[in-house]
Amino acid sequence: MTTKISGVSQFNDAFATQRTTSGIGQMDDQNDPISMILGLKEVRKAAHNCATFQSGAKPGRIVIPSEVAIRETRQIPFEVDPPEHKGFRELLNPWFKRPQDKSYQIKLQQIIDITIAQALSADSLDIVADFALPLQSKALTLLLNTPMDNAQTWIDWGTHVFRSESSHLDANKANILYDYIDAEIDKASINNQPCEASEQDLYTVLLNAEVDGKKLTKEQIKGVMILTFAGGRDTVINAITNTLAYFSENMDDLKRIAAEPNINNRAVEELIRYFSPLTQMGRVVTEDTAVCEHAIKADSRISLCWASANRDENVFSHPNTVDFDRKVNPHVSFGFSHHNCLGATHARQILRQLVLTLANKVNDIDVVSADENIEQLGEFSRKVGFNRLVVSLSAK
Ligand code: EMZ
Repeated sequence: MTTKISGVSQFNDAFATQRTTSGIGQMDDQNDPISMILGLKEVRKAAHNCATFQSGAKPGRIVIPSEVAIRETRQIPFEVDPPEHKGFRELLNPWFKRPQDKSYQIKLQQIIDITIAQALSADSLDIVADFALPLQSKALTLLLNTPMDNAQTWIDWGTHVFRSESSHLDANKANILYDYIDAEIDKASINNQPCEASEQDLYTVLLNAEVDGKKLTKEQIKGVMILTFAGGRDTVINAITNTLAYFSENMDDLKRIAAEPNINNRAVEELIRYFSPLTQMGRVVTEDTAVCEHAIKADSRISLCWASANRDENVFSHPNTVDFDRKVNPHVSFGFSHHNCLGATHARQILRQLVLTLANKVNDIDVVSADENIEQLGEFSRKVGFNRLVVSLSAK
């Protein structure tokens, strides 16, 4: 007998009480406490103020949980502050905007079509391991412009490159990624011959690039590549899985997208606001300061809590409802200001094409079993996605 699982589409706001009372939450991470900024206006203000709230501290420290113990390479441009940040961003922006090209979208559509066809042909499947992870990894070959068969290696790494089932910070796992990237950079530098722009991969582009008149060092190239592999992995997997979970209990919304495809982009933005696939991002405070009348000491950490800001009742009416008709949606799921997500164009394109294709091809999504991924952040418990979401899909 199967029991009907319910509630998988619910993502509660873990921060409401604290946001509306003090505006600040507290958590500890590896004995390095964090003051979490919870309101949208304050989050944006702090994100903008990169002199007081810096990203370029010790590599790994702005990530929560901190990766200081397992990473020495600085991720670029994510862990670089202005003014150095600017040149890297200018170099990378055009490359990371390629998902706007029709030719990119055609290739992405083939990946999405195959992924959905395989899901429809299975009796049931785990959306995390057998749908979202392969889709994310195959789509990443487009972002890197590398051969599609690379994806299998990346799929074998699992959903997070720094975390495993047994450990929040897994040094052995991290080393697999570092060694892989080192070897790929070496290979690209040996094969580095002039070729058509459309044939270049990201390694080659970086090997030949200059920022502020200087070639990038191998360590800098590695920093960009680690970010590209790690940054858009669990976040994209969460966004895809949560989208399937949402429609499993809101089929009428998917049917509406099939009937009114022009609402699709707005629907995707609203889902991304509601899920907030990345809960928060840290900054290191450079001088004694105060946020929401709360004193914060130099060299301590704050976080910009995107998930809380996205439910701020001062900005979003009925913040806990998914509303595809929401007209103004200044969500911060992709961050805000200088460090807004470099991979956002790619992530959005995956979700837009995925949702539209689900709307056209899928009749129903039944959840067979679910294991929610709950983050424990001090006093807050937040559902960010699923460890496993087994569903059965039926075709239209
Ligand atoms: C870092 C981070 C970037 C970090 C936007 O987020 O994503 C995390 O998943 C990684 O562990 O290293 O890349």
